[in-house]
Amino acid sequence: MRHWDEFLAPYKQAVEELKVKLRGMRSQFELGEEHSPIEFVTGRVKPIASILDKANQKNIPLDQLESELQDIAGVRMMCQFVDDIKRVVSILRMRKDFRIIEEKDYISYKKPSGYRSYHMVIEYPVQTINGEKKILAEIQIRTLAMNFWATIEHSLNYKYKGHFPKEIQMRLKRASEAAFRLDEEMSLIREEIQEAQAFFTKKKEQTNDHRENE
Ligand code: 0O2
Ligand code: 0O2
Repeated sequence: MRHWDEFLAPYKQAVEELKVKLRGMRSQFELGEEHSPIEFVTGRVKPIASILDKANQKNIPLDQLESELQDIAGVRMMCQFVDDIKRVVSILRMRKDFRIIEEKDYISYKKPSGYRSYHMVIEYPVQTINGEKKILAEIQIRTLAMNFWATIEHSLNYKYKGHFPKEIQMRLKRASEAAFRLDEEMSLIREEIQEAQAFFTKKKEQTNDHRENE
């Protein structure tokens, strides 16, 4: 157990740091009074049981977890619109605090399950009391609709362990297509939505200013 705590410590630190840094991007957009392409950011360290399961499935020896398992540290960035994902990806590509190792575009090429998301595997330097340690982390960038589908499918996966009955598999595929159409529809009225959101934010600010002056 002590060994796992030591092994996971830099991953925990990386997730905490990345959450702060990537949430900071959102605040910067808000400061500039610009629509933020980022809705919210979450993160987690993969639980030990899931690490062991995945290593087992993929035949990864335990002494090669560091180099072979890319998502022990995982951060997720949720966007309102599909076009926001491209914007986030190009901003991430400019950052100097990590190195992008691999990009996987499951949006242009969705997975057979119906899964859509943009993945980036990065090498992230963690500063420790023993010096710098570079770890791998995975950033998943997706729309709210993609996230809704993936979250539901993931929880069903717990129940069926990937072996969905035909009926459920078909419904999940249809739900994935519906989520895709939802993203398309939202993109078509994107400007309308953004204008309404900007108007609402301004009004809220004015109300707050008014209260402070009272
Ligand atoms: P489950 O259901 O087994 O997945 P905060 O206090 O807001 O900084 P908190 O509460 O520590 O953050 O966690 P956060 O950031 O809200 O995210 C936790 C949940 O989001 C986890 O649920 C994960 O499901 C999911 N999650 C977030 N980011 C990722 C990611 O990059 N990869 C994966 N695979 N999952 C992610 P649980 O609690 O682990 O439960
Ligand atoms: P978790 O932490 O429970 O989410 P492989 O499993 O070999 O296809 P690989 O090479 O590790 O995957 O990387 P991939 O497919 O780029 O990314 C794996 C992660 O993407 C998964 O983590 C999920 O978070 C997400 N993902 C990939 N495919 C699907 C899918 O069909 N449905 C859902 N809901 N999520 C998916 P894990 O390991 O499943 O763990």
